[in-house]
This record gives sequence, C-alpha cells and structure tokens, in this order.
Amino acid sequence: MTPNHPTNGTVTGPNGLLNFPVILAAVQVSYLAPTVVRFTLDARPGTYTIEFFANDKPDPSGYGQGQKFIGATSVAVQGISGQAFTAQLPPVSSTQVISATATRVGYYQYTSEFSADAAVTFQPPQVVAAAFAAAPQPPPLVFTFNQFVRDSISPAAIRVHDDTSGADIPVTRASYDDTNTATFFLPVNLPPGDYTATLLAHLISNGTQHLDGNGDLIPGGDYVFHFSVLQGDINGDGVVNFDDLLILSQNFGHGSTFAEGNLNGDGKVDFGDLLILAQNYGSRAAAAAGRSPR
Ligand SMILES: [Ca+2]
Ligand SMILES: [Ca+2]
Ligand SMILES: [Ca+2]
Repeated sequence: MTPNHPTNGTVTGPNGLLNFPVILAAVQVSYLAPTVVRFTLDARPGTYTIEFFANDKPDPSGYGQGQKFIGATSVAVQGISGQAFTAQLPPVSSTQVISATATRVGYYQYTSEFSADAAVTFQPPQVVAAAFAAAPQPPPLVFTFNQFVRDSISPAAIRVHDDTSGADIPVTRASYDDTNTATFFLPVNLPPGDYTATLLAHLISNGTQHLDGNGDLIPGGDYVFHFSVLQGDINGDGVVNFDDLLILSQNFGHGSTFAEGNLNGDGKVDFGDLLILAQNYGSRAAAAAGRSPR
C-alpha cells in the first residue's frame, strides 16, 4: 500500500501514483436499501472512473480487496480542495465493508491502489422535502424526513428568522405524522419579505444519530430553508392572483387582519391594500431550499 500524496507535488511512479479514493461515509437507510457512498479523490483535474467493491471482511492491511465488484461511477475532478462525490450502489450486507479504486480516463488508464475499507453504517436523518405551505393560516412550515425522528420534533427544534427585520419568529406548535413529515406552526401571518428557517441538528435525531442537515451523510449540520412571502399574497400560496383579490374584495371596508386583505398593516381593508395587490398582481415567490454546513 502506497500512502496518498498531494497532487500539487511532482511525484511520479508506478501507475502515475494515482491516489486512491477516500471514502468519507458509506450508509444505508435500511437493510436492502441502496448503499450511498460519499468520497473524495485527490487527483489532477480530469475524468476518473471509481469502482466499488464489497468485501466480507476487511483486508488485514485495512485496504481492499476487491472481492465483489458492485458498481462504478464517473467523476469529474476539478481541482477544488475537498471536492466530494456521491455514488449510489446496490444494497450490501451490514457486515460487509466497501473499498474503491480510481482509474484515470484517457490514453493512459492508470488505476489506483485500493482505498481503505469503510464499514456500512445506518444513514443519519435527512430532510427530503421542505415547504412553506399555503394553508391553513397562519401558514405552517413542513419538512419531510427520510426516517422516523418524531420523538425529537418540538417547536425548539426550528428557528425561523425574518431576514428583513432581523427578528426571530416564535414557533408555537409542532406535529408529526406517519409519513415522517413534521409541521411547524407559526402564531402569526408573516409580513412580506425573505425568511430563513433552520432545523437545529443537535435537537433532531433518530434516537442515536443527529440530523444530517448539510447532506454529507455524517450526523450533524443544520438544515437551512430559505423562503419568501410576497407583497399582496394574502392566502400565502406563493402567487398574487385572483384568489387574493377575491379575499380582499370580500373583506373590503370591514376586514382588519392580513388574512382578510389588510396588506399595509393600517388596520383596515381598503383602497391602499387594493393598490398593493394590483401593483404585485401576477408575481410569484422564488422560494428555494438551501443547505449550509455548520
Ligand atoms: Ca452532516
Ligand atoms: Ca395568493
Ligand atoms: Ca390596509
């Protein structure tokens, strides 16, 4: 086994001394589920084929062997420090270990030595879908997880931040259903603007592993969700259209709340609000999910 070397050096040797891949995590969400492997390859920019192997036991050296080929993926190394890749492979037994090789694609097809063996672990909780829902009012925030995390879901597990005013919005209630979906309820309708909801990894777990909010397959890292509330979007469905106009007109002259069409916060539903709605008629929110490592 030849140790990996930095690629900014001028080392040459057998097989171009291509570094072997470094497996950061190999996980399964359940027995017989696909094996997901996250890895890095410290190599010169170019295209490489990564081949993966399952082994009933680790090699005494801790590297390899290639007992059973289970799949391959092609990666484009761009010379970015720490660039990580993900491969989805067939299920393996939880007692097996995974190894990998890298092969340079091109005229000289160097192949690396075997990577270190990686045990397959249970995948940590992750968010698979996030939404700022339209109804009911006030609008809830809804997150779906890849597995059961119910016992850790409470209003304390989320922070909702108003990016415009800088204030935090309290969350009053949280619920969880049998599709692994958590719903967080806000006490008020949110005024128009940009918001950030953060699921706190250290407060969400499956009992043994914390939330992997930044998606690197390693427990830890908050999940960050950015969303917007539009000017004029009375029913909070992300678009300003006839449905909002209908609500406003039904409450015109006697309504007082945001949900009734009081868009400018003056306590009345009147021409001032109609003007705001008209100016924003047809616009849509550009809500987007995002993640940031912690
Ligand atoms: Ca993580
Ligand atoms: Ca609307
Ligand atoms: Ca008003």
